[in-house]
Amino acid sequence: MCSSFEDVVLRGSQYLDLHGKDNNHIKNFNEGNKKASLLPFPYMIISKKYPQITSNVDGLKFANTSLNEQDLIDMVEKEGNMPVPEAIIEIKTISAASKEKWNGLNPSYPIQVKTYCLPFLDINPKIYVEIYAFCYDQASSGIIKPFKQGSLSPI
Ligand SMILES: [Mn+2]
Repeated sequence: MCSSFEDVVLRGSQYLDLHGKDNNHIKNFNEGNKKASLLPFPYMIISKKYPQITSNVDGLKFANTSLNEQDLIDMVEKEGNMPVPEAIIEIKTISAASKEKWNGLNPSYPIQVKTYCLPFLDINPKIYVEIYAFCYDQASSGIIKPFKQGSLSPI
């Protein structure tokens, strides 16, 4: 689950274009230019194929920018319907020293997050991961990682 600060980063990241420059979310936020809905998902998902693998993600990405956190909860709890996410969101907060050391994000992050994709393959075979990082030098950036099916062996 998200720490409360990760939650702030998750909200802000809805305005960050991962193909753009660091911190482009500030301009996009001011212009009301939301890129996607990145919503907290307070449930654990279990893979049908590999029941030993569960996902507890920082957030899920939906292309529909008007979808909010309560809509998602209502869909799950009232309608018993799991909306299909486009991507899994992982939020990281990193130190300036770590950012410098790895020239960006620690390469172990995408590997760690790949296992979270497995349970979502049941509902979206094209699921991928977006990692959003807030560095304590005040810069926000991120990366997109496709998930290749079959690239992970079950634990
Ligand atoms: Mn996280």
